[in-house]
Amino acid sequence: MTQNLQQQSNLSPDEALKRKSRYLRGTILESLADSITGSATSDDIKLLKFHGTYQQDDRDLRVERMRQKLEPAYSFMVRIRMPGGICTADQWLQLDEIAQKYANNSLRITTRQTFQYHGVIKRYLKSTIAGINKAALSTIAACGDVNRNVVCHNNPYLSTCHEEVYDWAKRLSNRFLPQTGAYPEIWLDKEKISADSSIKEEPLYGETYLPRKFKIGIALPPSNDIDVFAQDLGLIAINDGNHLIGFNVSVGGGMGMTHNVPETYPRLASVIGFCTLDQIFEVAEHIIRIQRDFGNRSDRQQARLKYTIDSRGIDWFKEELNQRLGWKLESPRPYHFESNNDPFGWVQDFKGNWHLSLCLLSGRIKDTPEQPLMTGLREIAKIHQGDFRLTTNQNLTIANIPPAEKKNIEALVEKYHLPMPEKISRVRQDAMSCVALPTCGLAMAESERMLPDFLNKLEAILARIGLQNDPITVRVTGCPNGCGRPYISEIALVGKSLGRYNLYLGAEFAGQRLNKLYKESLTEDEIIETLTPIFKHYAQDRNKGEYFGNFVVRMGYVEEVKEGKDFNKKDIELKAVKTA
Ligand code: SRM
Ligand code: SF4
Repeated sequence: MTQNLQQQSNLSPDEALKRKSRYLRGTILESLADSITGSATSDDIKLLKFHGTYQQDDRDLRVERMRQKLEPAYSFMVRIRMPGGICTADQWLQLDEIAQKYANNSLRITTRQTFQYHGVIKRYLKSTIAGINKAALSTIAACGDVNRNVVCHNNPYLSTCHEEVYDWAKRLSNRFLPQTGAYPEIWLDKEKISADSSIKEEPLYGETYLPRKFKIGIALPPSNDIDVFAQDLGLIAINDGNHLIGFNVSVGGGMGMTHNVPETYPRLASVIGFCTLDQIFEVAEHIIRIQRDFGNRSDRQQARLKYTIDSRGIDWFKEELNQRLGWKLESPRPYHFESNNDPFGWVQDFKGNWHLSLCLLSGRIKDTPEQPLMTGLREIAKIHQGDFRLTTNQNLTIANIPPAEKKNIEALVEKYHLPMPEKISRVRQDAMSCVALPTCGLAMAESERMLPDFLNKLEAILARIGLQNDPITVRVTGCPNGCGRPYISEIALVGKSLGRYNLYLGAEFAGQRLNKLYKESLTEDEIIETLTPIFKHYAQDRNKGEYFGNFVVRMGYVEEVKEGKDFNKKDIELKAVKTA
């Protein structure tokens, strides 16, 4: 492996941990067996991520438990790897049962079209992960410094191209899976393969895996539902009208940044060329290898592919890729994106089957007195002959419903008050939020829990101004890590501290331009006050068909951000003046 020598002298502690972990075994078995505490050791907590689980604690209870001199209320978030976001009705029932038995009676659809469980205590962690595997799914590589869940456009049945895109998502996901025997040993009681680090368990990743997480997504124009430019490796499917013929390849997308650290920024992926279907494995593998060999292993804040590319230049990256391939990517083929949102409601495909897309706010599936969503979907799964599809906007399609089954599904949708689009405002349909409090250890502010009320206020204003039917994308996150892809939303609230958010405006409607910081540290009410006159201005002076994000840039509310490095331009200039 041609490791980047310059960085080897100053490796981050995570690199040493990975190396000594014997391919992710660490002392996880011992941590699981320790019944004195609900926690794993700090090293095992990090290694567990590669196995698809994060240790968390209930932040609502932190202070009280500290007062009572109790350890924090530890539990685990468990994330499933489900490329392309499809599960069968039978798998749904099994996953639902796990939620009731071992987690907090809820399933959470993520922004990478899979499920997460929350609140799994250590004693149930193995049963949860084993149960997921019993349902023919897995959690390996759902998290960690490897290629993660491969996402793709959500409607596989609407044409043959959709089916093909899903097939590629699965194949790419399988191709880049970690090979360690640690996972089956720890969770599935499989016989130990080897604890001897001289045996190559990871031909692609090696002992230290990747410097950081790596994400692949496939978009099928004109839909950019997966936000292809937020992926480390984005593939834009190109077809000849009937079938896929290849992909435009984009590299170096990512959202994460840290407040007041201008060297960190979101970046949209750069389109570097086109390759045919038979070339895609080779291209993807070399891109992963370049990141493995050149990614920053001393500073995790600078370790994503976006920084590897920006620190050396996109031309260097292309040259390195061409050299490794021994041939050049073709020029990118034309493509056109229209939006990064989901369509909702009923649609019939070319085979005659029906699909129903429901809008689930923040992807949270649980029963409430007003809406027994979890029960309703369970009842549907019991009779459904097709499958379920999760979207990267945290929504759900009950897919592939044979015509004769449609009226039975409709009856259950009605009975359990499932969220049909006609009952949901346009701004709510397109809104998204990350999990944040009380489980996320990095949250600085509420997100999922504040979204419904915030949308109530927003809906009232939009209706008063007459914009209630206009598509305006709003995304909220509890911190700047960007799990809800806020920086490609026309309006974004990014948590700064409890009850306060930075307000970003001006992304392009289909996720093709970053937004820009407009005002800092606002309360929810201040945000509504700030937005109201801008909405009024938009309602009066927009051009025909002009999206809100484009309007605020044209009117100079925010500057246009042309590339990631410009995102913090003012902060960087200020910092330079201060240090001069
Ligand atoms: Fe994320 C960390 C939740 C999609 C960027 N993300 C976290 C953790 C695990 C917090 C932690 O490290 O302790 C959050 C767990 C919260 C909880 O209680 O469940 C978390 N991320 C999520 C999910 C569940 C948000 C959601 O509401 O759906 C999404 C799970 C996706 C999945 O199924 O794999 C999720 N995270 C994303 C995305 C969006 C995407 O991939 O399309 C991003 C931005 C894209 C990107 O990667 O740049 C994202 N998450 C991050 C980052 C910042 C990474 C960076 O490069 O700076 C962190 C923090 C970190 O890695 O250090 C993070
Ligand atoms: Fe947690 Fe921040 Fe991600 Fe929200 S954006 S889930 S607060 S890490």
